[in-house]
Amino acid sequence: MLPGLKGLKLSMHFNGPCFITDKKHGSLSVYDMVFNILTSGIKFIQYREKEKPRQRIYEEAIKLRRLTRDFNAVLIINDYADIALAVDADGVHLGQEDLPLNAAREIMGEKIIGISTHNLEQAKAAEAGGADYIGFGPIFHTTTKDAGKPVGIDGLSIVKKNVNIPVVAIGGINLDNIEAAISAGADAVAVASAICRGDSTENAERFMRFFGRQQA
Ligand code: TZP
Ligand code: MG
Repeated sequence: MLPGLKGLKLSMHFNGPCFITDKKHGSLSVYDMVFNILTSGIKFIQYREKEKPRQRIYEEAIKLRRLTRDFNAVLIINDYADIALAVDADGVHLGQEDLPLNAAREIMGEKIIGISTHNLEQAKAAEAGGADYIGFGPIFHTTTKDAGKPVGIDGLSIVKKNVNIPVVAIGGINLDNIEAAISAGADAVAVASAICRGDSTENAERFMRFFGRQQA
């Protein structure tokens, strides 16, 4: 269920993969990478940067905000509610060890808050705490981060049956296994390496073609 205006915005932008930036893949700057991804039609960008100083992250986020606006795309900032607010991003994505959801809601107001979850208990807590969506995973093995044991398609199905906010499947999603994640009920998928690695534009277009087929 996707209630309200924010829900409408999310469901519109979930009509394709949620792209998560990862500097480990590819030689492009994050700006150029995101530009390429947006030209493919992807409308949901999560800027995730784990290594740069925060001032640099802020400066890049400002540029990504302008760029995503030009493409009418959602911009979510990973980890940093303050930077999300400072650049007027659409929201923030927080992990289990980041700013607690209730504190984030205090400062984010009506903006989107997504929470990373790895089991049913965390998923239910995020819903009860007022998250707008949850990321759930890793569904499959991922090399992008040390994300722990995969929860698998079965884990995803269980969460989908027990929470009503949108569930974004994450972790090791590629064009060979995306169908399984969607069939298990994922409202969206978040993808880093399967888009970043190699020709990112071509990869992004392939994902968009998958979603085009879904609608047909
Ligand atoms: N959280 C759980 S898995 C993951 C994050 C940020 C990485 C997803 O990247 P990939 O490359 O699509 O597996
Ligand atoms: Mg985090």
